[in-house]
Amino acid sequence: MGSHYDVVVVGAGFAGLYAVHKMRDELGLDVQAFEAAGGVGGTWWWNRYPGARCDFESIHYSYSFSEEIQREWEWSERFAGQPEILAYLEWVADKLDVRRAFRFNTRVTSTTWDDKAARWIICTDDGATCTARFVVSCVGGLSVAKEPEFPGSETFRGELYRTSSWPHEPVDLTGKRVAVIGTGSTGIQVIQEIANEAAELTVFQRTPNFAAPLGNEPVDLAQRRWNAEHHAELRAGSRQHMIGVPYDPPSGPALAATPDERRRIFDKYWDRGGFRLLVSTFSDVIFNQQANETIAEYIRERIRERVKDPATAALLCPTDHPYASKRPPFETGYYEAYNLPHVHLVDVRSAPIEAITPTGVRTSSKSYEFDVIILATGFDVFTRPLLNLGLRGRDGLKLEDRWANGPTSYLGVQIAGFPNLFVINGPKSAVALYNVPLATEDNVNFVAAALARAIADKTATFEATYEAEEAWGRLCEGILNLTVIPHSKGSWYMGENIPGKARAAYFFSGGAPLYRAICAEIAHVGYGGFALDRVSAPIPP
Ligand code: NA7
Repeated sequence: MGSHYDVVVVGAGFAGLYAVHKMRDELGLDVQAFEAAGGVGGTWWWNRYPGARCDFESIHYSYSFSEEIQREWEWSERFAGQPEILAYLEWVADKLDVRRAFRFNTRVTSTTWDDKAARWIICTDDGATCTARFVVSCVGGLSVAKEPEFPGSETFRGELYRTSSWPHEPVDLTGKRVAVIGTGSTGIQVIQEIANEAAELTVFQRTPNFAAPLGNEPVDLAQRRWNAEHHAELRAGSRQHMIGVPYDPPSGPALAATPDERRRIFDKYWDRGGFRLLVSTFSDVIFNQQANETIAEYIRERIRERVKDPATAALLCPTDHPYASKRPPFETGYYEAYNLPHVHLVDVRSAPIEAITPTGVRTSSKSYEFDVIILATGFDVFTRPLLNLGLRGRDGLKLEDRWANGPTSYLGVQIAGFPNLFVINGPKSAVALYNVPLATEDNVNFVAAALARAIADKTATFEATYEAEEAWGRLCEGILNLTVIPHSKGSWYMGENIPGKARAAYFFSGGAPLYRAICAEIAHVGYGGFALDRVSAPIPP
C-alpha cells in the first residue's frame, strides 16, 4: 500500500482547484489530488471545440472566494470563450500554487472503503495505490460523454471528432464536407462557429431546441474597471438569486399580463441576452405549461422571422417540450446559418441515424458522404463520472447497485453507505440550475467545515443516513414536479438522454438561496441527517 493522506481530491476543474486550496491551505491537511487530463481546467480543458463558450457571464461565472483574484482578473468578453476560461483557471492554479498537489494524466480506477481501518483505498491507472481518510470527488456532472447509439464510427475513413475531447491542435475545416450530429448547447455553438468555414455543413437534428440570443460583446476598459470595483455588490446580488446571477426579478405571472405586455417584456429580455429570458420575464413560465407556451410561441415566432425557408424554420421550431424543460441553449447567429446555401438541416426524428459508414452517415432513408463528422451528442450526466471511480462502500456495497433505480444522495454531497466520501456538485445538489463556480464554493465550504468538525471531534466516520437521503430525494422530486421539467422528453435533466438510464430527479431545483440556507441550517444543528461514528448498518431494500 502506498502513501496515506488526510484527503484525496479527484478532478482539477473549478471544484478540484478550490477544494485543494481549501483543504490544504486553510485546513492544513495533507492532500493528494488526481486528474485524468494533462492539466487543470476540467470541462474547460477538454471541451476545446470551435465556438466553446460559457453562457453565464464571466464576472459571475468565476470564483468569488478571493478578493485578490476578483480584483486582478479582467474578462475581455461578457461571455468568455473556452481559451479565456482555461487561461483563467491556469492563472488561478498558479496563484494558489495548487498544481503541485495534483498527479496529472492519472485516472482513479477504484475507490474502496476499508471498514476496519476507516479509510479509503484509491487505485489509479498507473498501477499505484494510496489510502486516505477522506475522498472529495470533484469529477463534475457533465464530464463523461454519452456513447452514441449508432455503430460504425471506427469504420469511418474521414476525420471523426467528439466535441468533449476535441484535439489540442487546430482542426482545419476549410473546403471540407462536415456533419454535426446533435443540436444541444454544444452542437449549436459548433454549428454557428463553423458554418462559414466548411464547404458543406450538414446538421443532423433529432429534437429542435429553443435557442435564445446570448448577447455576447467585448467588455471595454471602463466596464472592466467598474466590474473590478463593484464585485462585492455583484456577488451579493448573485447569492440572493435562484440561479446565482444578479438578474432582474420577473414581472409577475405571464398569464396575468396582456399579450402586448408579454411581448414588451419578452422583447426587452430577448435583446439583453442569456438566461434573463427565462428568469427575468415572468414568474410562472417554469411552473405552468400554459404560461410556458406564451414564451415558447414567442421564441418560435423569432425563429420563423430569422430563417428564410419556411420548411427549415418549421423543422427548427420545437413543439414537443416546454421551454426550459430541457437545458436552454444560447446562440449568436445560429438561425441565420441555415440561410446559407451550403448549410443543410436533416431531420433524424423522422429518419433516424442507423450507422456511421466508411464514407459518412446512413439514416433510415438516405446515405450521406462527409470528410469530417462531429459528434455533439451530450453527456452521461452526474452519475457516470462517480460510477467511473469504481466506488465500493461499506460491506463491499457497489455504487452501481445502490443507484440501480436512480441516484440517491443527501444534499448532493454524501451517499449513504459511503462514509467519508464527499461529492462536490453531485447528483441532487443544486448545481444544474445554479452558476457553477458559486455552487462549487458553497459545496466545498460545506464539506470543508464538515471535515474540520470531524477532525476536531476525532470522528472516524462521517456519513449521510439513509433516512436523510430518502427525505432529501423526496424533496428534490417534489420541487421538480412543480416545474415543467418533468414534461421534457429525452433531456439529461431527467436522465432520459441515455437509453436505459433511470428517469429521476437528478438535481435540487429549489434555487440557490434555499439550498444554501438548508445546508447552513444542517451544519448549524450539528450536521442533522449525518451519522458520526456509526457502526456498519444494513442497507434497506
Ligand atoms: P445535450 O444538450 O444533451 O445535446 C445532445 C444533442 O445530441 C441533442 O440534440 C440530442 O438530440 C443529440 N443526440 C444524442 N443522441 C443522438 C442520436 N442517437 N441521434 C441523433 N441525435 C442525437 O448535450 P450538449 O453537449 O449539447 O449540452 C450539454 C450541456 O453542456 C448543456 O446543457 C450545458 O449545461 C453545457 P435529442 O435532444 O436527444 O433528441
